[in-house]
Amino acid sequence: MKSRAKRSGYSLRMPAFGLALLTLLAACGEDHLKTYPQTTFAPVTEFARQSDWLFKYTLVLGVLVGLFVFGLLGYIVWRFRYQPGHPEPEQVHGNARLELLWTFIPALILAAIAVPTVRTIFATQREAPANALTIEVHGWQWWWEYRYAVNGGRDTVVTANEIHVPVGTPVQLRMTSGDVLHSFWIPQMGGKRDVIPNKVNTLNFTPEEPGVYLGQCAEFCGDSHALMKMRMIAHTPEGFQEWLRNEAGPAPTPRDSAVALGKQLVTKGACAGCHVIQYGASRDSATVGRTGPNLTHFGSRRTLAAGILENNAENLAKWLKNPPEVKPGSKMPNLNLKDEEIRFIVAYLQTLQ
Ligand code: HEC
Ligand SMILES: [Cu+2]
Repeated sequence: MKSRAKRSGYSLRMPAFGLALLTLLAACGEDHLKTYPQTTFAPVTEFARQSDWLFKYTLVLGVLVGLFVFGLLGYIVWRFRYQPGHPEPEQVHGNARLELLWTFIPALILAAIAVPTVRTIFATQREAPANALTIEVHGWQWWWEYRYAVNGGRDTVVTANEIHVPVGTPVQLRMTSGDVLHSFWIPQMGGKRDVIPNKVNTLNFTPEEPGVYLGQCAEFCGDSHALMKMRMIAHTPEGFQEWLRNEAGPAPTPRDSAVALGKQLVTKGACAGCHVIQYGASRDSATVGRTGPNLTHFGSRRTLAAGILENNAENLAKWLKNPPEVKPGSKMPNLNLKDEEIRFIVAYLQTLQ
């Protein structure tokens, strides 16, 4: 009959499924960070560690419950299967003891999940401690802006796309958007938060391991949503202070003529309408040029255009030649720069360490 043929089909499908599952699990080995750099399974902050633990705990509990229920179901189906000549098995409908048991056990399981879940929610959504480092995060189509208060709050360091944090210090992100909805997500850092115009959302965490961690916008925000990436660079406390000190300083003054020419083109040209490059000692946060990333220390960034290209001369030239070609819809227009101009500008931008 047909059903038999079908059954043998299933018996082949099961091992195939098992094999696929094994392959998938093998992906969880040592190297999975290389293959999947945006994994949630390699926590590097106390926030991420707590939610990771909660996930694994509920997963194990769920697997145990699943094994028990399906095991029991299988056993009962087999044990009480129809056999000719056997009487109907005993009916347990309305058995008070059984009813109580299978109400009580699930309630216990739910409590075992609810208590740590609620505890983790409170632990990870708490107000930031007084000594927290506050970083303002601004989502823009399609890049990220970060602001650090320095010199006792008198000045502001403004940078883009690469967020620098010190390990061991609680960090509080105060996040908002300048245009549409975005979502800030660096999986290894922990939670994800919507970034909403006219509203400030916070995200608190304490980095625990130095390193570079990838993330990206997780809320569809237009053409280049998928190209709105970021990196979190977690430093040792000394390394962080060194970075911040350098960022707080003015842009370096050109030393050779090509670089000086590049500076002319940038600071006297259209670029200055959208980009700030600070030379003065005071770093006023309300300077003009708010449309694009602050370029004062652009040369020290690893990537450009929100993490999509490595920051080197070749890519920089490609970007300046035609930004919307690199990043569809880019708010930086094609400025029809001549190749020669691009050469000078690249030379200049690279000195902005
Ligand atoms: C109309 C505004 C506008 C003008 C004019 C403009 N830019 Fe931009 N620029 C932007 C925006 C917006 C971005 C962010 C693009 C993105 O990543 O989505 C950007 C990005 C960049 C970046 C990459 C920054 C980073 O950290 O990733 C560089 C470098 C840059 N611009 C240089 C220039 C130069 C040089 C000029 C002048 C020749 C110029 N821009 C003119 C708006 C502008
Ligand atoms: Cu976005």
